Amino acid sequence: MIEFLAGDEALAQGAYEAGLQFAASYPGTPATEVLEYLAKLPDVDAQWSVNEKVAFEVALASAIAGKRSLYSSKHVGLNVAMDPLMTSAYTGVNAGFIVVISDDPGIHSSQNEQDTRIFSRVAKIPMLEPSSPLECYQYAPAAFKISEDFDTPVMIRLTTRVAHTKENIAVSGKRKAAQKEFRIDVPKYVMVPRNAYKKHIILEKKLARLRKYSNKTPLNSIELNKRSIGFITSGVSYLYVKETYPDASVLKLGMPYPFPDEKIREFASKVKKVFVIEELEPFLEEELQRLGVRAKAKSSSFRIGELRPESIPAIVAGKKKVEEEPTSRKPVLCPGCPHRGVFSVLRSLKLTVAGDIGCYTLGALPPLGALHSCLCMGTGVTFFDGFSRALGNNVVGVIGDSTFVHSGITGLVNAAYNRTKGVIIILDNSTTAMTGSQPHPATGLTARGEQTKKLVLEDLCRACGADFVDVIDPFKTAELKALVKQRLDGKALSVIIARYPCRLIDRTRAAAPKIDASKCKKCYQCLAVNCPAISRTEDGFIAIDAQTCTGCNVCVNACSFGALIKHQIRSQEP
Ligand SMILES: Cc1ncc(C[n+]2csc(CCOP(=O)(O)OP(=O)(O)O)c2C)c(N)n1
Repeated sequence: MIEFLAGDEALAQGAYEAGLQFAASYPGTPATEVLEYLAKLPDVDAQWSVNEKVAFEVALASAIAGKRSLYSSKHVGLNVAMDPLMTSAYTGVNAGFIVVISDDPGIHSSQNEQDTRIFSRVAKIPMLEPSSPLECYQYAPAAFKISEDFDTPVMIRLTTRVAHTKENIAVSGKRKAAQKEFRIDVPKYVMVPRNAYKKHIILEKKLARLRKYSNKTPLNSIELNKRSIGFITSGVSYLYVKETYPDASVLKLGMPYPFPDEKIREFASKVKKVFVIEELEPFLEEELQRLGVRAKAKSSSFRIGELRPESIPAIVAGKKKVEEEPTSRKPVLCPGCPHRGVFSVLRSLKLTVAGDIGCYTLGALPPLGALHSCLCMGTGVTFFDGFSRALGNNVVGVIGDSTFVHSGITGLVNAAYNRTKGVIIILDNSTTAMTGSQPHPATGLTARGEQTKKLVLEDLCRACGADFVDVIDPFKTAELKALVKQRLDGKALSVIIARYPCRLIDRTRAAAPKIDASKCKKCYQCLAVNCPAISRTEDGFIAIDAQTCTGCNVCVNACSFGALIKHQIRSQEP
């Protein structure tokens, strides 16, 4: 059976055929599709967990209990799951457990550009790096086998180009039965100091055995061609090398950690010059240095951004990276996005806004410019806390509904416990919009789209210690503005839930506002709401594109002169 699959999907299919029984994840580009694919398959218990730490722990426990299991997330997701990851190499797994991580070189959709290959060395777990969707499909069963043979989690590291490239793959469609017995084993699974110390000794021995395996496995393969130049490479960089230097000799590392020392030495002895071609950090390069193998490395300028096939001759020539001009297309909140109402209010109140990650981070961009920090998930609450302690009353925090459930709750408990006062706004569009509209506990739907217990955010916030919890429609900007002002009195900790479904869920619309040019003072406050539907004409007046406008009226409310007149009737989009 031929299927046209992206790397993420091929990996999921390979894992499924290898007898995967449980999978847990939290959405994050470019890894989201792994769980989305699995949630559509029969006989796999697939869940969106509330965050990556929870996902990792539930999946690891399922493996320990005897079911082949999978965790997947984007690179920064593994930071959240770092605590269980670090000790999972000690406990081992029982049934196979694979940790699928997708890095985002070039930062297409992330808050940083980390190279998660390094984590495999830090956490002492083996790591595989497929180069293509076909290899994703093939490496998943290989990873389960290594995981069970060596009793260890196995990381499969992808990057955007591998995760999102599509390829025709002949899939078997057959599913292997894979179930192990669970035995209570206190020295193995109870990581108190004495047990953990012994497990560390065992782990070091295991790593030595894994290194031997890494030297033998065909996952690490030498392709001998012309001997004048030899490339050591892995992941998508392998394809770029093959495309650019088809006649060169190549050592392809499908299992870069533990590093296959002997195979490297063997390869280096067979070619005249060795080049390391890798994206981001000098992970392989440092291992070669440790071995004392002389190799030409890239300029450190290539540590930043995606590697491109065109860069490889430049690396071979010892040149520096030439920075490209960013594209002129800027991201913007969708027309009709409910977040726009909140930011237009915060902008008009000239507040300092602690922000977070989601579609709403776009509130930072001019002319809105109403979000002033964004570090990692949860900081809409914790940065609000720290900022307001240092700066006083003119601070609010904003956080999306999915992000609040992911990592905002503990920050709110902390703020209440330490008597912080001020306003946190939960931008509740009833979905995880940024990563493609996945459900989360406050939507009342599971990964399969089935009804489940719905987390009631207002009750939760009260239980966390908020003095006031208000729910408001963010398109009612005048009321929202009055409420924010009222709650910013320095006397209480307030949560305002700005609730209106994402534009991708609520497709109703009204006609575009009418423009009364005689009243327009050309102050351009309407343009400051940064809507793609509204623009300035050559003669300095305002035009609204009726096709793009959804009739949300945020621009109408921003006009102090009555020059924009709203339409009331809402209808369903065709
Ligand atoms: C640790 C971590 N996990 C996942 C992501 C990917 N991600 C960024 S924001 C976000 C949630 C966005 O949903 P929400 O907070 O509801 O805001 P919305 O996009 O709907 O406005 C996700 C999943 C990330 N950046 N960091």
